[in-house]
Amino acid sequence: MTSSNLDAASLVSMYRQMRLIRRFEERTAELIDAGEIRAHAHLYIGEEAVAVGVSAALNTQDITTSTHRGHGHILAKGGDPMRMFAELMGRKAGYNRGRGGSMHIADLGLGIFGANGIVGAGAPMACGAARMFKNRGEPHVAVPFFGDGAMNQGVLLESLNVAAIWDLPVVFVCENNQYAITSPIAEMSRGSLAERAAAFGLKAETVDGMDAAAVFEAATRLVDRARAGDGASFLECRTYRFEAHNTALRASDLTYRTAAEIERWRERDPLTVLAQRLDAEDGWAQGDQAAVDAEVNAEIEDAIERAGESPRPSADTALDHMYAQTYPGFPAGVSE
Ligand SMILES: Cc1ncc(C[n+]2csc(CCOP(=O)(O)OP(=O)(O)O)c2C)c(N)n1
Ligand SMILES: [Mg+2]
Repeated sequence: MTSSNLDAASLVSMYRQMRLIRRFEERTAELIDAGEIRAHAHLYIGEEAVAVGVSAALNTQDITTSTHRGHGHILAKGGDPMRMFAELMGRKAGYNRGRGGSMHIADLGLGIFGANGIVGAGAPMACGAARMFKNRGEPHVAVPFFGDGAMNQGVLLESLNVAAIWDLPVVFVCENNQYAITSPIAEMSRGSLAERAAAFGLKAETVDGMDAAAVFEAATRLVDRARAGDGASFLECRTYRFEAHNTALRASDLTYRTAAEIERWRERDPLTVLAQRLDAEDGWAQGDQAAVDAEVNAEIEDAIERAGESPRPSADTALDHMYAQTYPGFPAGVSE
């Protein structure tokens, strides 16, 4: 038995999802260095427990919006690693046919309303989706992920307000990794982020964002509440990115934070925290962790191989797909 509401199988499944994200990101960095991905990426390494803990509380009809650091959110909600690698590698099999890259990946069928390079911009999108759920009387929930830096974006504060006054089924998930690029939170925000959300009239909680089980339990409470019609809430997840802001800034990572600080947080690596919980509670048998890791590594290598087999779009199609031919609000066949 485990000490939480989660059974061992669910904990193992969350471990597997976190391992998948970790491996996806490690290989992404390697493919960038090898020139197979000709762009930079914002890696999510260290923050996996947030995406996985929250997404485990959601189903396909619930929607998420994401950020510039979006790979973890997309994979946690069921995104296809092959189509993600293909997108990063500029291949036709990619989510955006290889034309969008890391910050434009979306999968509407899975309720993934997309990564987003505009800081804070996912929050009003989530409020719009939530308004639709409410108008239709559907029991679904919208979850925008965003960082501590986004908490000073006007549009995010407007979203907190509109979600509060309309009692929208939104769970705002703030990934407080303590930095916005190189700016430490102490220089950018005063007071507590959760208290700021509470002042808008939202139910607000803070959770250890390195512990996937704790994130899952908090998210479940808030999602259930939203589903039941009890309105919007805010979950601040205390976390840390182990890597530089993005792969282009790796060389300057230690100019604004110390190696010792990174090391302290690495001791609470979310994969280790969950593995230790499974060890302590006899949640898995000897060798299970190594077996899951090997399975995930094979899945990722297979995804990379299949992505690499897909061709690059030809140059003479560069202007294709620039404009929508039909507006989704119009009946089929009507273009405006
Ligand atoms: C509207 C807008 N302003 C500024 C930027 C530049 N920018 C990209 S990431 C980032 C920092 C975001 O910090 P945070 O929200 O804490 O997310 P983190 O990178 O820590 O995950 C900024 C300012 C942007 N992309 N969009
Ligand atoms: Mg941040």
